[in-house]
Amino acid sequence: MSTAEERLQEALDSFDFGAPVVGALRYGEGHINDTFVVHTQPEDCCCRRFILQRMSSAAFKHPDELMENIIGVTEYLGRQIEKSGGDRDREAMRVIRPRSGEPYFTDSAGGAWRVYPFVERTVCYQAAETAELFAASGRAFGRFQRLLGDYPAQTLHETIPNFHNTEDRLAKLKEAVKADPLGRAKDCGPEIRFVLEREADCSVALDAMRAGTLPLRVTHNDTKLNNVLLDEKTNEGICIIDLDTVMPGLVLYDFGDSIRFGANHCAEDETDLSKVNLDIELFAVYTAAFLEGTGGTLSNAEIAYLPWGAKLMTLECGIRFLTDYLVGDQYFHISRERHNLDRCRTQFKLVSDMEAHWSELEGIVKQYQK
Ligand code: ADP
Ligand code: GN1
Ligand code: MG
Repeated sequence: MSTAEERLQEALDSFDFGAPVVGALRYGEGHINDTFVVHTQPEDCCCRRFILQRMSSAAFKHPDELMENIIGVTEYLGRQIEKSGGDRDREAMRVIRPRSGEPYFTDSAGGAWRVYPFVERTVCYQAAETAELFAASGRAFGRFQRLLGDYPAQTLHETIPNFHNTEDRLAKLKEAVKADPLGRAKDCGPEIRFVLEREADCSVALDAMRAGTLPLRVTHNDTKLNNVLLDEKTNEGICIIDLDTVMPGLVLYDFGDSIRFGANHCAEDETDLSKVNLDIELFAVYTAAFLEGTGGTLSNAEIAYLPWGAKLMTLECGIRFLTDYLVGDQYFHISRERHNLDRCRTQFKLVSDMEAHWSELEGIVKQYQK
């Protein structure tokens, strides 16, 4: 059995980086993939960097389908950006294939690895330090949505089935509570009750979709602030990253997940819940910026459901953290005991806050209906 270092070396050897590799270090704060920054040293210029990722096998069962989606989407975005006179290499990701010509490399233990150029002169934030910065991320995610407006959605594979199917997430939580393989359910009584009291909410967006009120679009589905790179000087949104979950979805998923992560002033795993509060001003700023980015493409119904996007993405994410805690932290990377339970608690605190300010949230989005 090879060690993790040996598998990393196998992956490094399988790509042509165009110059000698001088180092590969763990990078970023993603919860899913194993990400490394690779430093190379060309003879004639300064260090050139790449992102090397081992795709999570817990999250992605079919790396071939995943990479087909990503290659399709990045090439399409590249063409759209070129057409509008943008800088293709900075504004869209590009997949670098291994020497074999395949879309990704498979190591001797079955791990699937891919490479992207590092998008230089950008910053990736873990929290919205200013409202302007949060607005920039909103414009970028809105624009991403607009650019993919005509993408042939039927060609996309569902990389994680039922990803934002909140009813299914609830069912999985119930299964985990019943099985309780590690005896952890006794520590989570209030959190489990919190979800069960909101069982009907889990169907709100899905019901609207089934009724034809909300259309399916191509969505990103994981629109955390740390999945967009901003220009290091101007702080404008440059490149949307982490395209693993680009799939057909509802626009409220993309809006809502950004609010969940960014419209507050603390980390997703903050343990002092008194610090975890929804910032309504940031909600308003993001709404304006996201809708500016989408360029008037959303219907009145889609706009009306945006507060539900915020609440459902936050509730659903809390459900997912809680489920993962109960089954033994198999999905999200953790770095301490009860990490997923701590994360679940911040999400539920934010849900309570959204409920307490519901009419304000509805008032904010209403201004944008035509
Ligand atoms: P995960 O799915 O685990 O969140 P990501 O694809 O989001 O993985 O990558 C993790 C982190 O690596 C990002 O939050 C960002 O900081 C950094 N990153 C990823 N791709 C690039 C890139 N092409 N250029 C610069 N930084 C990147
Ligand atoms: C994961 O991959 P990352 O860290 O950007 C997760 C999201 C969750 C988020 C919670 C593929 O996002 O769905 O909302 O953690 N991504 C996947 O922080 O499951
Ligand atoms: Mg990420």
